[in-house]
Amino acid sequence: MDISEQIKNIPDLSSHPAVALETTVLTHGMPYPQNVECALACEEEIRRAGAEPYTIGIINGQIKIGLTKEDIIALGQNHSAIKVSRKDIPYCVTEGLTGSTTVAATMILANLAHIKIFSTGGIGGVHRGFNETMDVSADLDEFSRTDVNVICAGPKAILDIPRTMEYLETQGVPVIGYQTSTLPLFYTRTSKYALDIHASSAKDIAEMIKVGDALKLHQASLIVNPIPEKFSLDPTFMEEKIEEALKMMEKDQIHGKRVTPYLLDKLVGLTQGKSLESNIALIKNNAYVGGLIAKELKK
Ligand code: PSU
Ligand code: MN
Repeated sequence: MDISEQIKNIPDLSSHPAVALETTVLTHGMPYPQNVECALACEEEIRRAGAEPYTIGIINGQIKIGLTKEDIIALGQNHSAIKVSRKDIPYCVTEGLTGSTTVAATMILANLAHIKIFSTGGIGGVHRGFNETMDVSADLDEFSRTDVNVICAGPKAILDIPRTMEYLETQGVPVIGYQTSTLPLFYTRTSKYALDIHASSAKDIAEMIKVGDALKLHQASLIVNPIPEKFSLDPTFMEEKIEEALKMMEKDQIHGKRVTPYLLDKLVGLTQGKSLESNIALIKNNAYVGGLIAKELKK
């Protein structure tokens, strides 16, 4: 199907309480079968909150807003699926390839369907060693370009947190703490980084999004939702493992789009699966909160 035909077939979900879900975490962020279980559980969480899930990906060059259960199961076992960020979308579509979408690419495709809310686990950011590598995720620029609001558990501690926050500040992206006054750091609930903006309810977040829309800001806000207490990991323990993973990465000379998947994979091994268990818990929690916000937005 040519691209204009594909775009014509994209549904208009502007009147739905829709929540987008990404697929790079499915193919490059978690091992099978936990990845598939987690993806399906996230859809359930969104429904439980009273909203509608739409998992996004590209199957044989076809943009799909709302993968079926069968699509998710197949994609979760497809080791040749390519990681698709903003720059990779035209290539993936033109060559008829199967690709999983990152936060940036999922925002772009969700926007075509007028989906306003997108739940994920962790976002890309400014990497440690930026002064040498200039590695900044394309996710960060997408927030100022594309009007889809993203719920995550904060930037992962594999990143350079202060530089990631400065970058978002420069781009004018509101980072909204959901029931928290400090920045959650993915595996841990709190941090030393204070947030300027917080919200105590999904309703308050929906109101801020409505104000941004009325003012035609045409950009995302980033909602940071702390990991449930029970699954929060010790930051000193994680820091040790992250430093180990970074050393392995340097030795293996990993660059570009392989960096994030490499680190995520090494961390699962280095923490004996502990990081995976936490990862699943926080993603599901974000899906539920995303559902609550999507529902409020359509009231
Ligand atoms: N951070 C995580 N888990 C993930 C990712 C990031 O904790 O699965 C994925 C997301 O899909 C994100 C992408 O959009 O990695 C960022 O990749 P990069 O740093 O190459 O832009
Ligand atoms: Mn990068």
